[in-house]
Amino acid sequence: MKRVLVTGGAGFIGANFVYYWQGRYSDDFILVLDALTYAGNLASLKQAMVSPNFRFVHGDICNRELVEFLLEEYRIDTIVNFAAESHVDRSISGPDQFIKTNIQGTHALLEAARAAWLKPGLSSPPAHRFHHVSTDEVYGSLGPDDPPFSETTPYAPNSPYSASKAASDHLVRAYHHTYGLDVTTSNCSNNYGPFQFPEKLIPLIIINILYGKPLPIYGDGKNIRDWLHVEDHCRGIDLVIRKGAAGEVYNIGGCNEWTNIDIVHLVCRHVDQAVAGDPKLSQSFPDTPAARGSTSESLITFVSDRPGHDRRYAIDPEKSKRELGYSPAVTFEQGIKSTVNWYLQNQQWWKDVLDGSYRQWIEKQYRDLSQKPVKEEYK
Ligand code: NAD
Ligand code: TDX
Repeated sequence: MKRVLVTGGAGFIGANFVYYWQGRYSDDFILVLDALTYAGNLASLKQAMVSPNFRFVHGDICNRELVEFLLEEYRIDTIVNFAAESHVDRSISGPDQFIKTNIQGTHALLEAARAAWLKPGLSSPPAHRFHHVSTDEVYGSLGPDDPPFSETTPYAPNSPYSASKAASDHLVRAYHHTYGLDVTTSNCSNNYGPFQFPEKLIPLIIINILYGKPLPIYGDGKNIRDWLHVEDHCRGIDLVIRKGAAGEVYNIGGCNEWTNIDIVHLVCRHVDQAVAGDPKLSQSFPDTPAARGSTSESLITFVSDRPGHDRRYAIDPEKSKRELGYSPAVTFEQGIKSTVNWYLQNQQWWKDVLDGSYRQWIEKQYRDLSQKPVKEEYK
């Protein structure tokens, strides 16, 4: 039985990971630590909270004392670090918070883990694992004929976001090398699926289509990403935590390269089909093109390119396949369809995110949670 600290668990991948883990290891204890930035949403954890083996703490990974306290108080043996500033465009307009959370925050977590798990004088440390979730963006950009990124591809981050993630990866590596902390790192490609904040390409396109708003395509739309369903990512992380060797890095990818423009066409088709098959959607979203006898592709608008926009990412997951038995299971056709359906069926989730009223809900949930006593069995 594990006692897992999930940082950033109210974000997109973190929340999916909590559900994944609860679904497979229901006896394990999960503690989510999340600062509830604009990207964190307690509503995403609503169903997870009903488990007696779940606890939420509102706090910052940069707060080393808090993390150290939580590791001791809840006898945590596994940390999975998702907490980060994650949006490349925001890192271009305001890099400071990326340096703070992604670099200093990871460092604070590592220091807290070292203090809790590698106490001086112990003949052998307690079994522990610090898993760090990173990105393929640390490897830079590929040319059209380059082989995909492997774990030995030299780091060449191009945005403040990827540079901050690269720095955090190096710190994680150093804490293994220098102090013997049991760490693993996974670098993965673009995720998609439920609970993704609608600033990222796929949910942004779905929602703009529904409101009949322009679909902004940066540059020529020919940039390539290797899309991975979030459930496959969670399974990959699980395999790394359980089977990965200490100090090792594993790449997790979808073997699924698409240009942005092709993805947008695909999403347009799925949303239009859904609207055509459901009169209630046409009533709720009268400006969506399919409700007016047009197609969503008419909304595609080419806009200025993202500064320093990486051209192509692709992951070679061979090592994860060979050593851990990992391979992606969700086909893109299934994954996109189910993701579009999720956004159509969970309109309140993203409407709340967009109009900001979910903040009030969060405040209330947080007050309710804080009033709950810490039960003995959680400890
Ligand atoms: P996200 O932006 O949706 O969620 C980040 C979460 O971290 C939010 O809940 C936020 O409140 C929390 N957070 C931010 N700063 C914090 C702090 N200082 N202390 C505590 N919590 C804090 O991000 P995501 O897309 O779920 O990504 C999760 C991780 O996976 C990140 O480390 C990201 O770099 C990595 N990653 C993401 C993708 C992707 O496609 N989304 C791909 C590869 C790697
Ligand atoms: O409006 C848009 N128009 C557009 O053309 C947006 C938001 C994006 N794009 C392009 C930029 C990228 O080439 O689509 C591609 C995907 O963009 P994002 O969803 O912003 O993802 P990306 O920049 O590729 O980074 C994502 O994958 C790697 C995550 O945000 C990172 O956290 C992760 O590390």
